[in-house]
Amino acid sequence: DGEGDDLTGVKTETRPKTKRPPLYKVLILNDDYTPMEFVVHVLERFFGLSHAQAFEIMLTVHKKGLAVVGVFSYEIAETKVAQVMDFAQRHQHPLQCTMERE
Ligand code: TYC
Repeated sequence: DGEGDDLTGVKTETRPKTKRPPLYKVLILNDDYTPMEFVVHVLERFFGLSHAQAFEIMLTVHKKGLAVVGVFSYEIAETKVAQVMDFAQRHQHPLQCTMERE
């Protein structure tokens, strides 16, 4: 539990190892062509956001260039990115979605 004892009997404190899995931010990037309503739909559909939340994040991306949509484990983040990229491609929109370690 983080308490050690060396050969001389001196207490040696170490941090208890409570290793959490790394988290990944999923980001949506702005572009000049993807319709705003499409981005809002993507955020509702794949990230479970309300229409109001989705609209707000879409506008942030439009104005600032990108925004974090959510934070997930590696596997979930990877799935979200793949789902968004596939959906955008199928609709022939250049929308970009990426992930980055937090
Ligand atoms: N900039 C786009 C437009 O004016 C809208 C847009 C918003 C595109 C967010 C991508 O991630 C995005 N139609």
